[in-house]
Amino acid sequence: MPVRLDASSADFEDAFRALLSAKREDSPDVDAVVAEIIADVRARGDAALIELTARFDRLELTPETLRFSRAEIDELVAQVPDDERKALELAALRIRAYHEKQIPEDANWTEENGATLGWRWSPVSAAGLYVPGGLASYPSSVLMNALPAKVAGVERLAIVVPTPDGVANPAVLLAARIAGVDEIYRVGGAQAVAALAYGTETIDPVDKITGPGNAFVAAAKRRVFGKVGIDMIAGPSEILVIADADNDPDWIALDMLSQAEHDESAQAILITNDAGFGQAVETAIEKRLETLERRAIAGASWRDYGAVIVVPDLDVATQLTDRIAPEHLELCVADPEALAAQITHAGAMFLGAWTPEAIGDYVGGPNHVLPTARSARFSSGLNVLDFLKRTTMAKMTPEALKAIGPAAETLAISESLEAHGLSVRARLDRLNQG
Ligand code: HSO
Ligand code: ZN
Repeated sequence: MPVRLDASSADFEDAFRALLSAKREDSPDVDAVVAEIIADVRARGDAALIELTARFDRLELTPETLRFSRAEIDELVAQVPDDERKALELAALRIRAYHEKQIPEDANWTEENGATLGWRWSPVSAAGLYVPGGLASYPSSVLMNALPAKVAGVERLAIVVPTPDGVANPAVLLAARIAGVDEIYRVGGAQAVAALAYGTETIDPVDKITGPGNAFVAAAKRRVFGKVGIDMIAGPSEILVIADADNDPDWIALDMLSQAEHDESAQAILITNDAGFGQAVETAIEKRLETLERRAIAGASWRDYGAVIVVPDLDVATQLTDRIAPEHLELCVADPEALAAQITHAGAMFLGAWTPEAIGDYVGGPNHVLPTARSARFSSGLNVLDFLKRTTMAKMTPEALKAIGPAAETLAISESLEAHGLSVRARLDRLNQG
């Protein structure tokens, strides 16, 4: 049964803390296996990749067939129904436009003493995108990962996607094509992450790896971090809905189920200031769970991790929300902007009853790769900055060096770094001679 909490009851704080600390992910310890796989790919390159793909995906590859050919992509892409193609194109248009607004400005200014300071943004040269196979092989996620990289100006984008038994998802390939990516390899798992990080004879290494994956992929990303950049380790999906009684309980039920259906470990929470409405949403969820295609997954998520929290007023709701720091936050209240202004920690906010979270998953424009497991306290969803880095710039003039150089020399001497100090002193002496 989902947890029912009443913020006015005496034992609320303990129960709420228990909800916050509930461990949802049982991440199997696969690190030792992953370490071996990475070492193998580093040592043997394509040969290891081919052998592991045969073992895990039952697919015999050669160095020539590791990568999808243009003709193969053409053939698969042609299988996608027209309405799906159009929907993906609309999504791409909107996601691209949204992310273009994130492009940051370079900065450059000159101080009175003549020193010029600033910074300049530049994209990583190459990014690798992991796309899962099987149940969670989402074309929308291809767009969400590839488009920010493209907007950032990343020159080379490579996709790895496992194709168990050789079966590829045509919509994933279409999404890649729409995003402008044609370097796609039929490999997955830790071996694919290792190939992207270290390179093989066929796959050139990249600088940054993004995209979701199973426990093996997550462990591999952790391990290659430092050699390359990674985005984040995404956990199971979450949604928190704050709703007053002026809502259709069935709409709210569906919004909550939309994330519950992702994963048995997903979490859907309702906070409401009306106990009767909370009950109505619960009833609506139960009813929907009778027929929903993914009722086994959504039902398990709701039963094990679902919660309804009744609060005396919406101010309490905002405080609790900041403590939960949900991945997705829906504000189905009369004045969602006012409520949003009181909340800091959420990956993505959806304001008002006409904004189901699913809009954000597909076509809203904002990214759907978002911080989970309360990491919205300190991190953001995937964005253009994830594919950029900032180089700082400084230029001194003789006057500027005269003004601030002596302090540098003093600090160098105090840190016993003689050459540091002398590099400044040599210049200052020249200036004093002249
Ligand atoms: N809600 C998921 C992303 C997704 N939904 C993909 C549908 N497809 C994680 O935020
Ligand atoms: Zn979703």
